[in-house]
Amino acid sequence: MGEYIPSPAAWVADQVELIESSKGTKGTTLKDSGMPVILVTHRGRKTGATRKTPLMRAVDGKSYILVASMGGAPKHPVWYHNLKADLDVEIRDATEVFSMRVREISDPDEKHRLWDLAVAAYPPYQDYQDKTDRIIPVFIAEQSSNTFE
Ligand code: F42
Repeated sequence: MGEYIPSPAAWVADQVELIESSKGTKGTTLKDSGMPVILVTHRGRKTGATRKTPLMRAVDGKSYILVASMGGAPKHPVWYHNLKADLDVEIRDATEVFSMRVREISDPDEKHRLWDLAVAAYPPYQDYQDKTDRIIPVFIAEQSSNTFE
């Protein structure tokens, strides 16, 4: 992947920096709430640059549920489009790092099941869906290999 370009949102870039510099021993919760956060490293679809996006930690067994909520904003986050263009990601979950492949969920039953798991892990996702007209996309990230640090 290309050179890392940090998020223009300072609070996001700062959280990424804390997680990466501590190898996942710090910064892996959402400010104030204490709820767990994972870090998704992926490729920018236009620049080819390495992009790093913190998301809430929601799991289905060994797979991760990635919810493109962006706080219920009217448009999908840019990372959604990056993942559609390149399915290979790296996921840091605290001190563990996994190579994974993502798949957007289109089957209604599967979406429903994974959405319920995601909302159980992070209840505000439901508020975000309720306040936006778009259907919030969900990916599942499944493991292709893993390394432990
Ligand atoms: N966002 C979520 O959607 N879901 C979550 O569960 C979530 C949890 C979370 C927890 C902690 C935290 O710190 C942040 C959290 N966020 C969560 C916010 C998330 O990390 C993202 O910041 C947010 O979803 C917005 O994603 P975004 O990809 O739209 O980011 C914007 C701000 C951004 O970085 N824009 C870049 C820019 O320079 O404007 C573009 C980066 C990019 O990928 N560019 C592409 C490229 O090629 O490099 C071009 C892509 C194109 O099509 O233009």
